[in-house]
Amino acid sequence: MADNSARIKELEDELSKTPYNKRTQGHIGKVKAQIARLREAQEASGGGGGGSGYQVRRTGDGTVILVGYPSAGKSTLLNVLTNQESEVGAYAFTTLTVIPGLLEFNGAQIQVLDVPGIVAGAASGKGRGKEVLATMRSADLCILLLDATRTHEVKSIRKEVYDAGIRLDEPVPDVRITKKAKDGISIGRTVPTPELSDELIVDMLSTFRIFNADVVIRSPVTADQFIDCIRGNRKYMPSLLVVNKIDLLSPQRAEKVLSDLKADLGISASQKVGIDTLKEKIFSSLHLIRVWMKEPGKDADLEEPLIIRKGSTIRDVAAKIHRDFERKFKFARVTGDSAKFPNQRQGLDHVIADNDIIELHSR
Ligand SMILES: Nc1nc2c(ncn2[C@@H]2O[C@H](COP(=O)(O)OP(=O)(O)OP(=O)(O)O)[C@@H](O)[C@H]2O)c(=O)[nH]1
Ligand SMILES: [Mg+2]
Repeated sequence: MADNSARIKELEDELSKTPYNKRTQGHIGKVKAQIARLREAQEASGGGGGGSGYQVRRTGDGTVILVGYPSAGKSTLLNVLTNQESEVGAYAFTTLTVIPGLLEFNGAQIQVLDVPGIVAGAASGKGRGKEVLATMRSADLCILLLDATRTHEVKSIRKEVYDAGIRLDEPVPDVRITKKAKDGISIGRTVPTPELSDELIVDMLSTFRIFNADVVIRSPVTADQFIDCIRGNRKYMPSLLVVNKIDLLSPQRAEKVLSDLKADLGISASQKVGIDTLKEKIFSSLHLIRVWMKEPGKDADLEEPLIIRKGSTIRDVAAKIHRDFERKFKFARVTGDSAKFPNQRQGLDHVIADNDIIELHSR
């Protein structure tokens, strides 16, 4: 196994001592690329990162994973959110594997995963860190759960998640790197990238032994994000920062802690405070919407909505109802926010909105 840890540490120390400015940004970018390259070599030979997650079958309309230090209250929270019973203990590492539960909310079935706690060093294999971080990749949303009395832990959780190649709340960079056989590096941009000169791009690519490639940049990217694009295999997902055990703080203190952290929400899992708001936030962060199906000539079914991702089209709705509905599809009638008037006739590519009523007509 290639052990690059010492060299990586050296370069990281150098980075932390170098102030960032116009004059140093090229050098900093280069060092970051070197670190990423050393990490890649290390992972390829079996140390740190990568690894396989727990085997858990995805079910329902979306999957949420609870990530935090031991004893943050993940299992307690799983038990109040879902029908599951995961063991709760006043000591660290009570949960030793993945415990899935099902949260039913707004007609959606949301899978919630409780996993062992992670600690500093998780990404390179400490505790069950590697399995937890690998399992995270299969989730649609991550809840970073903090203990209100130990909120400093957020820094190392974020670092472990980042080191495992998971990017929380970052847009997917629109960058294409196409390797070719000769002619060097050509670079095209549709937006300015002040942190990323042509020279730095060429330097970073050569660190990864890429000497001939077409690069097209269509979104503003930083040096770190460009390295992500070279390495690939990054997982982008939304997150909620939730502070648990706020029952242990005074209301004033809780307010200050939440605003300093820019947290999404404070809760008490054991006292069941803030749980409904958390469910709402989970539902909307998964970008789920409800649509109500109506059969021609009948009233809409306002009992049970169909749950689908925001941005879905009539085609997606049809596919959810029946595998080969698309073939028989003639047109749809749509009432609601996505229609200009009630019962508007629409085709397969029409994008639907939350609470639309949809009538599908087939041949
Ligand atoms: N005061 C208070 N205690 C809580 C709250 N939620 C959980 N706890 C307590 O915190 C301890 C740890 O809770 P768990 O749910 O087992 O924590 P965990 O994050 O699953 O821990 P690991 O499985 O070890 O990673 C238990 O003693 C819980 O009773 C809360 O909202 N307030
Ligand atoms: Mg637990």
